[in-house]
Amino acid sequence: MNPGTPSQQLEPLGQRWDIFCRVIDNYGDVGVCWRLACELGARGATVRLVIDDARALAWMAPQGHPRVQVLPWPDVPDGEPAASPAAVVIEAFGCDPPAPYVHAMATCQPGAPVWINLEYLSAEAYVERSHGLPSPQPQGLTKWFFYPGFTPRTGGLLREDDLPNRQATFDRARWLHEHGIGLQRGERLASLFCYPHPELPTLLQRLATRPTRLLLTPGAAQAAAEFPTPGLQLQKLPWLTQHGYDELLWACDLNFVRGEDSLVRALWAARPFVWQAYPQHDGAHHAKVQALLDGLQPGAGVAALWHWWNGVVTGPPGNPDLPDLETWQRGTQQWRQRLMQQPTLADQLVAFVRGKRSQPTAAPARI
Ligand code: TRH
Repeated sequence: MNPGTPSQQLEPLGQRWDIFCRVIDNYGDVGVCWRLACELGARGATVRLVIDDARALAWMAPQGHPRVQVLPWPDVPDGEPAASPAAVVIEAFGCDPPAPYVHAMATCQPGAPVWINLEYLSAEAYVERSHGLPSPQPQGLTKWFFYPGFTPRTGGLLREDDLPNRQATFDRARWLHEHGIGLQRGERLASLFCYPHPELPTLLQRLATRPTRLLLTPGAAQAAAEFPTPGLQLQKLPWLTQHGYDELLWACDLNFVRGEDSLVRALWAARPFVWQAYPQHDGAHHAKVQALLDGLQPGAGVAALWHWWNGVVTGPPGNPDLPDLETWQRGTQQWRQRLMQQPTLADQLVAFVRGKRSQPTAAPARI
């Protein structure tokens, strides 16, 4: 498939795909699975999202999707959906579909479904090495590793076909009005979505070097309200829908994002942003941050800010000023342009699954 081929031109999938998701922590698991489900639905699939905690969908996607059904994680061994596996089974982040379902996959006639393990997003080198590898399973099944990523040898990034149009027609003034945000002349607008952070007061001081209004997403970011900082206007936001969160990113001059899905949204938004990787006690997230910086190659000032916000370097930041936003913005637009050349994750996944259909393993795939 050519890069950028609109999904509408794909032959409609017309099959059922099941996505299994266990929510470990936060909102990335459900956020990614919901986006993927919608993208597959947009390509003609009928999708069942089987999830153990769907509560966040109430604010993330209250509108639902006509081709996506959300089901509770099956706790009845022989109940739905175990009884009837789909043509394609996606296990998100190694969550292990229930044993009765896997057993039903192995005994499917005329052949087993294509079984995909959708992995976490990372720019690290192992992603290109591991993308598309098979993992033989008991009962003659094969599970295929599918890695999202930033380079052509990975599974790509989730992106809706209508995103450029939504973005191009976005009316910032109207959005500000609708959200009751009265910006002063010359005031900078920033957003904050973060994990609990010991350096939050220092960040606020750095932002306050110029008049700034900081919009706080629910959760850890709203701790900022406990540190009134001269020069900084703080405004709490409610949870927005996924579309609404995109609009927040587009409206702001600078965004602080966290986790995987918001990182991708910040890349598409192409506004200056700082990414906070999910912090791990062993510091494994430092390698993730560095790998992404190596790929994106922003200037030294931006890299230093990312390092500091991710605890790669500790102690007081050398330069209290933020990097120049205009230069930074040009850089983010180049990243976006480059990443837009790649086929989307959903298109790549569809092509990958079709390839597996024509290369049957022990149990031939049936889609
Ligand atoms: O919530 P997260 O921190 O999730 C993380 C990551 O998935 C990480 O990889 C994982 O290891 C960790 O959890 C346990 O960040 P993420 O991935 O950006 O997911 C947030 C989702 O919430 C995303 O889909 C955007 C959405 N969102 C909204 O829809 N509205 C909002 O107002 C906000 C702030 C976010």
